[in-house]
Amino acid sequence: MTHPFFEGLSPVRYEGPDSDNPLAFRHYDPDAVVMGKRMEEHLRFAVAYWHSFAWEGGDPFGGQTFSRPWYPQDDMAMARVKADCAFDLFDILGQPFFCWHDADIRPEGDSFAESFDRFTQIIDLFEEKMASRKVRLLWGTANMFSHRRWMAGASTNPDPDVFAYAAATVKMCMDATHRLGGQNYVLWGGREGYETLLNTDLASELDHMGRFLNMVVDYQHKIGFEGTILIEPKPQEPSKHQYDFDVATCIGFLRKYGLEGEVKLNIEQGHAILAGHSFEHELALAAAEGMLGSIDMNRNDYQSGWDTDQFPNNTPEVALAYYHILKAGGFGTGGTNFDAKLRRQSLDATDLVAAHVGAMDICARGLKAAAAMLEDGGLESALAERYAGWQTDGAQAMLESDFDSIFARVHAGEVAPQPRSGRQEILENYVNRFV
Ligand code: 3MF
Ligand code: MG
Repeated sequence: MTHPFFEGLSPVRYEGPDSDNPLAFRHYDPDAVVMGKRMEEHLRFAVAYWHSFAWEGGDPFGGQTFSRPWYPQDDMAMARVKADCAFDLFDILGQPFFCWHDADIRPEGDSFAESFDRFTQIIDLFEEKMASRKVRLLWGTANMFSHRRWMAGASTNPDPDVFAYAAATVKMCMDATHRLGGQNYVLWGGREGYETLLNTDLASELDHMGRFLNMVVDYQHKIGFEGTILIEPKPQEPSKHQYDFDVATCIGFLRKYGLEGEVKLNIEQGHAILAGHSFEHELALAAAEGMLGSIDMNRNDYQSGWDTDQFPNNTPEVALAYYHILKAGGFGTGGTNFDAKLRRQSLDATDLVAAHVGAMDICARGLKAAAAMLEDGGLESALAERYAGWQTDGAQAMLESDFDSIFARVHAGEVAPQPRSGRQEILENYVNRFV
């Protein structure tokens, strides 16, 4: 251990389902083979630097509740302590990846150049720490939503100087991600949207966002970054109307600006809920378009209507998510990032460890259930049966025909629709056997 913060806590081990040790894995066994692949390689867990190390426990009604040895965070020496503690947590959890925003890891400087210098010092430190460990970078990203300069957007800002600042910031973060061997680079447009149309030129803002993302892809090719560029849908919060509303909106946006095939999606459970969808809906839709990249695994409160970013603890939900991920062939460069934070009363270092242990275990249970369902094949055979009519030559020929010929067949009485049960309860009962 580099720092006393996590003193007394040792690396978390798999002890099996009967263990009563609160800080042991009961389902997550990194080496256990599921559908021909180690669990660790399926799930590809990542710890999010922001929620676990930069967030201080505030909510809209009150500020900091946590007390951490790296506070106050506006100091470079503290940024180093924060990195020491973060890597101590990684050593305890043994998860293969982590993620950061620039703003999580370094204090803001008085100028871009100073922020850049501070950021680079921490990236140097990360590189040094990663050299002796197995932990890798799942993705890097730029925080272009917290500082007041971003209040009217980054690439969609009415001020071209902010667009420039955003471009310089993303270049810096892409360079660092590339240098650390990052598997992906993420853009989440928290302020890429608007509060009121009274002051917003929506069409030109969308064009600027499309141009910006094309610049990201051009730069990716220029530096030879082999990871995946991901955008992250969210309907609102902080903006009233966010341009990356949901998976369907993002797909349309990527197509309009010629970025399909270049950019995929980082899909978050909580954002799906805010958009009025289920997580599996968003995953299945992205998979259908070949745009499923990575996930932010958390859970949102179903009543509050905010992005509460809680650690996952619902096996059936998680199982259906992994079902669609496995069905799509699993993660490529993506993974399971815990974009999740403690509750603000969970003050202790142990809480931080326990939250991740529980979340990793729930995901492991979900993965095992998903794999068992896929291997059993019950849902797939029910689907095949339900759509079997489309396998006939007649049905395929109809798709190649036109309205007049279809009309003639229907009019001649050759077609006789027969309503059949959708069997939803039977299928739900089937799923419940596995979760
Ligand atoms: C906000 C989010 C973000 C993104 C992050 C990376 C702070 O609701 O989910 O987390 O995940 O900015 O894109
Ligand atoms: Mg997220």
